[in-house]
Amino acid sequence: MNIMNVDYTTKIPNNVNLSEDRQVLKALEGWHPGYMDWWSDMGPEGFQQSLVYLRTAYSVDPRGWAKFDYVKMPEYRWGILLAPQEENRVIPFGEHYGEPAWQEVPGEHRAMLRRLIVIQGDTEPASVEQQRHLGKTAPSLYDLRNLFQVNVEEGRHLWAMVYLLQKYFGRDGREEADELLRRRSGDADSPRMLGAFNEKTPDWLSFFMFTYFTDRDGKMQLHSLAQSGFDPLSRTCRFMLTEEAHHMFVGETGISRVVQRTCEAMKDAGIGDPSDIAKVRALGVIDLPTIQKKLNLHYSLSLDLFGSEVSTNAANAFNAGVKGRYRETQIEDDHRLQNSTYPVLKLVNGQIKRVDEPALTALNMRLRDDYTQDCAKGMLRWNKIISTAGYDFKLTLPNVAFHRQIGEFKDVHATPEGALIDDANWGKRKSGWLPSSDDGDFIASLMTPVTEPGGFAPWISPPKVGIDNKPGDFEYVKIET
Ligand code: BYC
Repeated sequence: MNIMNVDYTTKIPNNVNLSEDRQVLKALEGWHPGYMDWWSDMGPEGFQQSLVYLRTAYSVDPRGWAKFDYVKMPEYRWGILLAPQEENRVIPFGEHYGEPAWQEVPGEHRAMLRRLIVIQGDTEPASVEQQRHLGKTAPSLYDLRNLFQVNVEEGRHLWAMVYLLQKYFGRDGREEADELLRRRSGDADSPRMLGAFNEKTPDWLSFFMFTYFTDRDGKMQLHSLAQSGFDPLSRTCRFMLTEEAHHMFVGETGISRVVQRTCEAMKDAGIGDPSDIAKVRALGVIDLPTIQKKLNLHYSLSLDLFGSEVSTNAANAFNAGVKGRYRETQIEDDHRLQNSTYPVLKLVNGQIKRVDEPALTALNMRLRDDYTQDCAKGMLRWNKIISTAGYDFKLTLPNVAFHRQIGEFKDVHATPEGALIDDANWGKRKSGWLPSSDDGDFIASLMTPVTEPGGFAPWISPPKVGIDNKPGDFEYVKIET
């Protein structure tokens, strides 16, 4: 079997030779009906009989791996795809640095590996649950299709983690796989594991922010897990990253298009001050200060996903060779970090200060720093659109101490600029920094669906190019079938 190509003859498409791995194939087939029930209960609401122009992976060759066609979502071929095995791959960091990568789970790291795989797996269906209502208010068929593409691929990422659990973790792996279908985003009794995945995604601006900021946490975490000494996890994450790029593209271009439309509308109406919220809103577009508030919310929720700045969990996972750093193999150091330090932002005597901490325990902070740098690229693009339109307004990332629920700053309040303030002050000012219910109501009032091919809601610009180079009036979703 050619590892590059995906075998579609088994019920579960795969490039891991499942047809000769009967036990795992049986376990996956046994899990399949529960997954389909979950998809029908918690996947996109409506549109299950619509034909959607989706890409499906037929190969894991980065030069050409997807083909596009119309498919009804429940008939999407969710499969198990691993990047090809690298010959003689060694563990690139930690105590086992330089030893051959593991093809089986090492007994002493079993619990830690399972925990990370379960957490990763848990986020995938969670995001689908969070986005399930959005189809009803899509601003175009193009956007509707992108939402569904993201949703089916997050579903596939769940399959990817379930494969690892079922193949490598025996009975407790199978139990964890079942639990992944049982928890629900936002459920009081059985919530998803990480904070941001229990929040609502109430409107399309939130969806774009989520795919920009929260999927980007996914990117950083997947990069770190792609370094893992446990080779099947590394290979799984490497291929997931190929798909993930499109999700962040949806976020980045989505926000660009909202900003673009707002600027055009302000210009056409002769509005000089982008902070004149009432005037801008009267044009039926989302004002820039409200976009900034949504950005503040989603960025700060996503920062929480990196865990505490100083973490023994992170140090243990690194030492064990289980979870590495972003682009570990390109970093020039000893890859063991026994004697080095890393500057960590901490609260010292009521002030935010940089303090050197052992680099091993500071790994979450380091990854978060890499993430912040990656996030900043979007600001440059969006601010270019604003300045080109002639407006003096800049979207910015808030300070990392702002609106935090995990880590060093969880017990204090800070302004987006990073000044610490007391509870009363926070209470008075927070609606200027985070979306208020009025902001939510206004955005919700714009969310009326547009379903004719080539049409776009008036609060968002059309994209520059179509998916798979399709023309502007392409019918990405055939709603009536
Ligand atoms: N919410 O030492 P600590 C994605 C818990 S997104 C709730 O501070 P650690 C995607 C933590 O579990 C990427 N609990 O942190 C994006 C621990 O609990 P226990 C998902 C939290 O462990 C969009 C305790 O606090 N993948 O793929 O070093 C769409 C102390 O933990 C949170 C991963 O995250 C939180 N935010 O790091 C679809 C990779 N943060 O064990 C998909 C796997 C921490 O003491 N996960 N806690 O009960 C990890 O690498 C780590 O578990 C974390 C936390 C980075 C999440």
